[in-house]
Amino acid sequence: MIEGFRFLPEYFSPAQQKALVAEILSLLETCPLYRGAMPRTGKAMSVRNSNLGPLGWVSDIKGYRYQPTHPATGEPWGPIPKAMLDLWSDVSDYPAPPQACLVNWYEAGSRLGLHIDADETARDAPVVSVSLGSRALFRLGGLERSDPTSSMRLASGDVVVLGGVSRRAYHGVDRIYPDSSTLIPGGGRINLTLRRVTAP
Ligand code: MD3
Ligand code: FE
Repeated sequence: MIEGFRFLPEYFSPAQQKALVAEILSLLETCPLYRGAMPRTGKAMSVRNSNLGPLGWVSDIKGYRYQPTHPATGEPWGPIPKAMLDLWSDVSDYPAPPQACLVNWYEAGSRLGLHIDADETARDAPVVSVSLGSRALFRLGGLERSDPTSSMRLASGDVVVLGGVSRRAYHGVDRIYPDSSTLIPGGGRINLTLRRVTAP
């Protein structure tokens, strides 16, 4: 496996997962999910997003960027849940807190094409991911799009830490297994990613 990749299965207990989902659903009431668009083409994204924290990742026809306010409401993003800040302290050795918690919401047919995360200037900071709800088929490759990939299932409560070389690797989500969890109403999947955007 690529250097810097850590898989922490069942990091969160079922009770912790329930509490985290309840907190996210409550925060999404004032910080709603929206459907971003692909830069240049403006084609709708398959996954809906929101963010928590001082900065949030947004995608529209103009490009990808981090910004302090919600693109639809114009309001600041909500706070990053304490359980997520504690997770960052536990699994990252980075000397500053995360600035963004990207909320990705997948429905039964949602996909996320192979991509790299390159919109952060703090390139030395890891990305920390939490999966909640339905299982996903996750694909991780290498530094070039043409590099071989390997696939794994991410289940509710699993944490993935992308540090080192893996932080710059191509990755994506090929499919959701819709009836594989009852955690989220309607059988969806939430992926939370903690990111440091700027160097401290
Ligand atoms: C590997 N999210 O938000 S999480 C993303 O399941 C993203 O929603 C996927 O890719 C999801 O950008 C995958 C695991 C993950 C997150 C960030 C990474 C893997 C990564 C950054 C670099 C390399
Ligand atoms: Fe990504």
